[in-house]
Amino acid sequence: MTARGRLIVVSNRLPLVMKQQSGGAWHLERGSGGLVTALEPVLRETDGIWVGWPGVDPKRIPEVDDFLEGKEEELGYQVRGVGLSPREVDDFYLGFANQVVWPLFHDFLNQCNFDPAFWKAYQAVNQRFAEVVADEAEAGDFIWAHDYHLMSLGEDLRGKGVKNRLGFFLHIPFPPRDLFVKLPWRKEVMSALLSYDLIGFQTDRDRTNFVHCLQALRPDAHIEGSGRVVRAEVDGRTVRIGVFPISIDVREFAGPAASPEISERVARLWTEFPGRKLILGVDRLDYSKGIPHKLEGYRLALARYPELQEKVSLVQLVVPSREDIPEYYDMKREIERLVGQISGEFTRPGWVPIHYQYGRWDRPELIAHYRAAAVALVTPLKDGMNLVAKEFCAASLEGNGALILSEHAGATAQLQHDAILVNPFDVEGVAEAIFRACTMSDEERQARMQRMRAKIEREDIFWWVETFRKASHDEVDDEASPLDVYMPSRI
Ligand code: ADQ
Repeated sequence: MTARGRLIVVSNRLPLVMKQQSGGAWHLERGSGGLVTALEPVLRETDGIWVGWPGVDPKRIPEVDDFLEGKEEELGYQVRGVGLSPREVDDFYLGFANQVVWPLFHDFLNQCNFDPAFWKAYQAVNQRFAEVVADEAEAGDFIWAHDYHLMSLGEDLRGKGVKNRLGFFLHIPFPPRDLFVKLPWRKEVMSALLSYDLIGFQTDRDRTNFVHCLQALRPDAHIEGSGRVVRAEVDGRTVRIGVFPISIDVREFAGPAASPEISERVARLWTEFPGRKLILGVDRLDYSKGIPHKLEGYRLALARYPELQEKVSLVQLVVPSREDIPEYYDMKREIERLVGQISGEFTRPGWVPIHYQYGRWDRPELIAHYRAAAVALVTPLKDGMNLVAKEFCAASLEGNGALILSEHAGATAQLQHDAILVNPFDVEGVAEAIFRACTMSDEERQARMQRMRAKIEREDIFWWVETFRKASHDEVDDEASPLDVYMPSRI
């Protein structure tokens, strides 16, 4: 155990998922991604624990805990599973998390389904997570809960007498006050969040929204300080509220991008698009990602700037997600309709304006596309951070990729000076940005990309973990870690 105590990470999903093989046998697969890569060393170093849902109903596979235990040696830290029944998956995960909090926090009020049964399930599941965590927690442990599935966990832990330091990080945006107060359980959610000692947001925008909500719902709260972490004095306690833009493990992208295997794939991609600039879009199927708006922008760019025709091709990957929710299925059909229209309108012998794929690429394929692309088109209507933007920069080894970035993505705060910013609702603005990105001089692209890469290398996922942990000990140095703030007056 280190001086800082053990780390207990709590997230909806474990970094391990139970999968069934074609013969019916179950096995555990390890998750990947920057968050796992960054947290695992700290878990190992502090003899920590990761608590989460292994993605299966324990009634279906009663031996799930044995599977998890069997992985601990390989992982180098402990894992504890929290079982969810199919009903809980429906009401807590697909219900409250993804039909209440997700749409509300991304400004899609009309997609919200404020079903009281969803809220009940959310409370019950958070209680269950709290039972598992409370059983494990020892004095000195730092408990770090992740994301919108677990906003009530802190309060539930306090209810069980847990006195440890509690941190919470919200990976998605926090909504403006006028939206948050539409939530029927606004007081309960706010009060639950205030049970944490440290609440972290992706951007200053989110933290400001949260503070406005806090001031509206708890006028007795007293806010002090400025900079990356401020303090709220409420109910005789201090709650720290900070800004911690999440990032990636740059080496996970830059390293493989330079490998012979990926260089070969990149060369192949370039020969498939001879004399053309490859514009890349990679988005999870979600209304927050603004895929139809992006396609409209691309269509307008081709119509308004005919010199782009036959000189560019858009490769748009849509990664399947939450297909059990009917709106997601409708959105897929809308995207496919637009792709069909663009193809019908512009395709010529020897040139296809848009290559649409619905599915997943393996990591090498994703990195090869990032490196090969001349332009990345990252235009979410609202996004907590958007890691695709950062991954593109990390893998852009030639250093001449241009990033078109939505001003409503959290990543804009850090990349605002060098990305080409757009308001994704402004289709004409997106068309103009595409033209600008495709015609920008090589020197300008290089200079912009170099600065973006330097920023991402400085503030990578390891910096993020360390800054959050330091803040939980009130050790953040504002001068060493200045806060990036984005003002819409920039575009
Ligand atoms: P997401 O909404 O999932 O995350 P994003 O940040 O873009 O959005 O992350 C997507 C991740 O999926 C990227 O790491 C990307 O590499 C990966 N991915 C994309 N295509 C893939 C493919 N074909 N195969 C495998 N992986 C693929 C939420 C919030 C974001 C926030 C993150 C992290 O909505 O705003 O940035 O959490 O906090």
